[in-house]
Amino acid sequence: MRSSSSSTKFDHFYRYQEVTDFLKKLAAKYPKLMTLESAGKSFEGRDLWLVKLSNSTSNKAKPRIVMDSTIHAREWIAVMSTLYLIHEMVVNSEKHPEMFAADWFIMPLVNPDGYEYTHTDDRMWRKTRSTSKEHTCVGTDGNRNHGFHWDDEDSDNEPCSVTYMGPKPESEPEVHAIAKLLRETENVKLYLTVHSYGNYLLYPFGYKEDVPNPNTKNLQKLGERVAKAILGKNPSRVFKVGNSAALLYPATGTSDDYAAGPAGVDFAYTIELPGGGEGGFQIGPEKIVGVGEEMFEAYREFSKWAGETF
Ligand code: 0X9
Ligand code: ZN
Repeated sequence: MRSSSSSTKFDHFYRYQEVTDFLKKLAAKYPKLMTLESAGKSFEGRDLWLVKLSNSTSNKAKPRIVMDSTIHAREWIAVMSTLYLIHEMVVNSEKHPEMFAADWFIMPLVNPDGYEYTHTDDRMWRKTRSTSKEHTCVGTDGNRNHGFHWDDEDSDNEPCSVTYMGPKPESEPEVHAIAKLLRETENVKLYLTVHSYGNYLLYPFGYKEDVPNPNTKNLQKLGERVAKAILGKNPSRVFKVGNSAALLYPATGTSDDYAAGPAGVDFAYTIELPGGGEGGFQIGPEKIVGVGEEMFEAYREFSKWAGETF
């Protein structure tokens, strides 16, 4: 028997409405552990859900982990594995005391407009769905729209491009919601942004190559510890750990850099989940539980670490 309750099936990719119903139901059932609020509206007016997970009964401060997933619409495994995390934490909370060493602030589906569009029109859509009077192309890359090195020399200012930076920093309400959460939350020990694909744990700075980061050694060490925890669950799942520009490619206006830069969060990672299917983004629904379980061990390790060092 799986540890998930029998009524929850992680056997398909949920649409926005299903995600909403799922979160509302869980929050209603586990009010002592989970609260659900809207952190704003998407361009098309959908609620940007923010889940807070905590077992604190006192005001004693705990380290906080801020997390988001699916800023890139086509990265479907990201939202599902984050829903798996939320579900497992509340339904089996007594089995996972380490998970509550920190308080979690999670936006599981931060680009709902783009995500819906990948279900209805174009499976490979990446950007938001914002429009402008200035041009006919739709959408901004939410991971190029943050206000840190937003308009560097190699930033992409072509509105029709898949990595378009947008008309101004935080022009996208989805990006503004993440940045605001990072700015306004105190004691943020760790920021995680969940993407796919490639099996990477990437850390800042990544706006260009070879930017010195005084925290590199610690970021590498924690990343390796987490990669080992994933291996413990699945010996064939090898995550690479390293600087995002060095291991992947440089990119400007990203959320991990924004967290580590202006928001002052010392530990920030972009997680690139396992891929599959045609082109890597189309991992099958039968993989959701496996990836969910593996990543749960990663999140457990992050949480334990946050508790140890706070
Ligand atoms: O390009 C991105 O935004 C991320 N990869 S993805 O395939 N999911 O689109 C990686 C961003 C990592 N951060 C930096 N390279 N700065
Ligand atoms: Zn992505």
